[in-house]
Amino acid sequence: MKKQVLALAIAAMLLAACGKKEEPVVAVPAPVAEAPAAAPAAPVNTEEKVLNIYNWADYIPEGMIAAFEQESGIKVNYNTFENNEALHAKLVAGNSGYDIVVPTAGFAKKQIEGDLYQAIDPSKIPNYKNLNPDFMAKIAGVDPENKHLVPWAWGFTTVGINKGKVEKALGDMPMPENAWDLVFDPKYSSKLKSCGIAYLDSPSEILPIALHYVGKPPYSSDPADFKLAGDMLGKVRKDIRLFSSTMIDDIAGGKACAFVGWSGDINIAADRVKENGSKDVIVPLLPTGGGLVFIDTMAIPKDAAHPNNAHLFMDFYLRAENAASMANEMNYPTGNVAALDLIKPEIKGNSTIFLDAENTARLIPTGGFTNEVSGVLNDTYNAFKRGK
Ligand code: N2P
Repeated sequence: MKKQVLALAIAAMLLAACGKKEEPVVAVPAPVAEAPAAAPAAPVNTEEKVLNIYNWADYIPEGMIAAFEQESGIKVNYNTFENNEALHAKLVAGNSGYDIVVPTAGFAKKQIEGDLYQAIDPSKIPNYKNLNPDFMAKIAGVDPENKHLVPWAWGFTTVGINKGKVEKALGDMPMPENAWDLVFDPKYSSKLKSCGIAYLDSPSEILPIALHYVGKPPYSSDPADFKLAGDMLGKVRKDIRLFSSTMIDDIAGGKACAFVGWSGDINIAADRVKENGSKDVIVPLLPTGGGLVFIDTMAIPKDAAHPNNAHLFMDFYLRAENAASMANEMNYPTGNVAALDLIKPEIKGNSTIFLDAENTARLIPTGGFTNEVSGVLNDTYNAFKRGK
């Protein structure tokens, strides 16, 4: 009898446990019609642990590559180039082997049009959010919708001087109002010849400024404008001591007293001269007559073998602390807003690194020559350089 009662009780419990419709014992979540899809598993990065980077010389803080390698386990091969022309030649030849290259945005325009780069995937770069939208809008002028270029740093090409030497060479002559007169007007260049004038060795650096100086559009496509700029350059050719691809060393080594160089590099040379205990004072001049703005950007060549690793590095570089160390150590401003609070006051307060509004407005904006004009551009530059 006892057994029967027990059996009945167990049967009742089982029924209850089976969940009689009227009174479920445990509240079961109601089925949701549009249940969110399970997050897709993060794609596995199957690339070999290698990343090949091609960047400008003197353009990365010490230790940054080692920090990335240590954190990611990816071995970085880091090589440098001197100007956009050298990078361009590598890219058009194909099979460059590089996964990240750093063209100037204006120069990259024709590389984008020539389909030399793959599209960036911002979803693989969480720190993309750190970028200043206004800055990105500027880049979009040459890279529609910011599809291919991720900013590295920016600056401007300007005139730098060894103050004491230039003042001595000019004698009674006061400094010109337009800094470019020093290197483009024979009245000044003939005096500075004695202590040395150096130009960056690159058509795409010199011609836009020369065109602007003679009152023509900096990225003109009219051969007559190039003729005018070429004639102007021809008149100062005899006063130019060197065309430099190693400007920091050349300035610090005293090879020139007036130079066409990059804002940050001139500041690096100034620091180096000071560290060496010299009394010489090197200064980049404010772009009173217009400086040539450059926004250098990371891009992934179409045939890159390690695009995932490239995205990983881009994300690493866009961390606030890394973007800030670029400005702090290399003297170039950044388009990374998250980094601004981490930039040292002496860098932020240096008016030749972070230009004020008035001088910013004087800069020749980002642009690029068309492919069609590259013949006349190179001919004009080479004729000038050869002194013909
Ligand atoms: C080189 C940095 C300047 C690059 N040190 C100019 N686009």
